[in-house]
Amino acid sequence: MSRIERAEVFVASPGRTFVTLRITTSDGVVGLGDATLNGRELAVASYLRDHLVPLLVGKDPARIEDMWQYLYKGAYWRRGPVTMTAIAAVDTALWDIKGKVAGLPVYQLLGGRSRDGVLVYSHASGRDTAELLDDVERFLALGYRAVRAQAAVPEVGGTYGIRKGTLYEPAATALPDEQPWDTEAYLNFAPTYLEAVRERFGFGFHLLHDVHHRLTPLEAARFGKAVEPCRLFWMEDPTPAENQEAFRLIRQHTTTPIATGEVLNSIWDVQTLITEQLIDYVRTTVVHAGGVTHLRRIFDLAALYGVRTGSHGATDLSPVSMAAAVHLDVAVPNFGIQEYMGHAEETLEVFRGGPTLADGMLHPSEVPGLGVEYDEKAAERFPYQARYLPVARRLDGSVHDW
Ligand code: CS2
Ligand code: MG
Repeated sequence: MSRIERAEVFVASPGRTFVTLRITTSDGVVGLGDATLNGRELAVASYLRDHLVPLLVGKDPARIEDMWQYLYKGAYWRRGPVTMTAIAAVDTALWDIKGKVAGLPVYQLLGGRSRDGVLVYSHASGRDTAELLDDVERFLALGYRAVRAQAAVPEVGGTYGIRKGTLYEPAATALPDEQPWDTEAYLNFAPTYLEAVRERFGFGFHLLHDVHHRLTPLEAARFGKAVEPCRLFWMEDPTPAENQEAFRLIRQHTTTPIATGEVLNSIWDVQTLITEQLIDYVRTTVVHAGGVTHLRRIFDLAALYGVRTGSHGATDLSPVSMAAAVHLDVAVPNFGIQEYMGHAEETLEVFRGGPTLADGMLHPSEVPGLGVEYDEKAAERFPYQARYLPVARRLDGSVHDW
């Protein structure tokens, strides 16, 4: 019988930091898992190296479900982003191995295709409305059928979601950047640029917006109502995601669809949101929510309640995560949309292969497993660099949700 012979953890910063797990079996089959937790990368690297790798060696790589239960229940300490990201990396690597052993792309192991391609949205942004409009135009010209729109609030200066170079990268400084936040200014301004986008480009594409956990339930209800004429595909993370009950109030006041979950890690974190149908899209991901095995479980619960998927896909999700996401997206019946920001050139020098983009849709790779390779030699050219996500402060100096 095949055994896990080796498990190695790589930390490198090709364009940005990624933590990657590579499992090798006694038959020489190699599987990859993403273990990147933006701004807290080394905690997951240590969890894997110091606590999970010693448990993996000698185990049967074919028993994916059993491994998940063993690592989850065996930790005693439940959930949380560090634990769930580490378990995700092992789980994803084992699915990659199973695909290679079977000679099939992972989506075939998940039941095969439910659709021909995976609808994605990308990120348009600007320092003001004019710049945002030009950016939306650029994405539509590239063939995207869904675009997220964010513009910096003029009087306040900075905000989340605004691209500086070619790719949006919020974790950009050696210590956390402190950014100002003013809720009233945002509430006054954001609906105006979303309206401007619809006015200029019409309704023939999906328009999305990320609130990034900044509002109270009542403010979010007010915002949702204000943007109803824009017919958003969704408003994302209207309030801090950990209070599931908060979404009841938002839900009662607006028909703007709601998405949340990128910072949540388990089925229990989204249980109320899904079973009470408080959201329309669940944004949990392969990498932060326990791997393909656990995300599939979340998606199946969501399907029972008419909630669709809309997984996080920012640049801090490595090409391994994106590949796994697209295999799931193409297979599950209740797929909604997939975020896709793309990756820096340096990232793609290290991670080779993966899904392909055509006409605003992603298509999974057809090679056995996930279809991504890790070039260890290339990664050595990009040593680890510590980078933190920013912190938001209100105008009175107190800390706000970033
Ligand atoms: C954002 C992310 O993509 C999104 O919806 O919320 O850019 C998020 O800020 C980063 O992934 C944080 O690591
Ligand atoms: Mg978001």
